[in-house]
Amino acid sequence: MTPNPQYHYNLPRCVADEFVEGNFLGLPGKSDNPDVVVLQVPYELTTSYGQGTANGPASCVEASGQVELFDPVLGQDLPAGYNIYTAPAWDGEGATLREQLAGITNYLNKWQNGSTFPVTLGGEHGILPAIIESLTTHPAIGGDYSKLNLVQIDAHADLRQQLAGEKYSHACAAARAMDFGLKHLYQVGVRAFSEEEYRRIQHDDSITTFFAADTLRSDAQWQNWLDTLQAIDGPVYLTIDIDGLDGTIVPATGTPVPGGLSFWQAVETIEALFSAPNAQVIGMDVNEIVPQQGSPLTQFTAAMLATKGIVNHINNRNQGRW
Ligand SMILES: [Mn+2]
Repeated sequence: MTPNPQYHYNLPRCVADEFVEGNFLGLPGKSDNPDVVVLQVPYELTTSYGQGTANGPASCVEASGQVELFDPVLGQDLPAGYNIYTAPAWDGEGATLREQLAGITNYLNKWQNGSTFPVTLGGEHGILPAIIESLTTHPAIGGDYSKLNLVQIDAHADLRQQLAGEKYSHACAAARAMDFGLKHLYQVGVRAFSEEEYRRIQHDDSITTFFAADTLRSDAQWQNWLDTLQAIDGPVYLTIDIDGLDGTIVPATGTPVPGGLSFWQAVETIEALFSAPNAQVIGMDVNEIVPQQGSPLTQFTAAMLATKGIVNHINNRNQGRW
């Protein structure tokens, strides 16, 4: 990617130790059994409206150079004694959509070992089924997907059976994930969906959706969402479609939508999930990132949310959880 001077940072945030360009947060992690691995999947094949998700992961890594390493949850600077490694990006190879998805699964799978926390930056949301498939060997799953919960922040339900004849469209990401026989899907921020999706949400007992229209107009409904997260039992994967946040703070995503979550509601969601007493968050992604021109707000927001996930994972590790 050719750096655009309008959003290219010439001066990374001041850090005490060495700043490694091209690494998330500029941290000099090591590839040998890292505690956290940041993975980049610059995949774009089916995006229906906006363009540019293929450059999203790199722009997010670049923007992460401006994210503060200190977070009060940890009380100290990242990496806080942990090995946070930024892996080389997925190579994008594959002649067909199916081959590309298989390649993504293969790229992610080596990190699904239970001792490394993978944070994947996307790329369009169509990568979700490939991520779920890569979890098959994760020790917390043991190949039994009926144990796995999925939490999704998204403007869209992504529960279509197909879009324009393509069942691996990003508009079908959650439906394809549920095809693995997952235990439960929890959605929040949803405010753009079809009749087919709405009916499935109403009738499928394995899907719980908190619509943006309800949680943003009722404090009680928002608290209900947080309580629901706190009650999750077992392994859980977190997928954040950046368009779940309000379009004003992520204007460059593939499909920006008004009326979404605030930044702090996204952070509250992360904190409630990671602190759920009986849940183990085994990985997360932030996807549909598009490099915003002129202002880095979209990719910076994505970088901050990925950092919040890392911070909350490390906080759990510090407390002897997982
Ligand atoms: Mn989505």
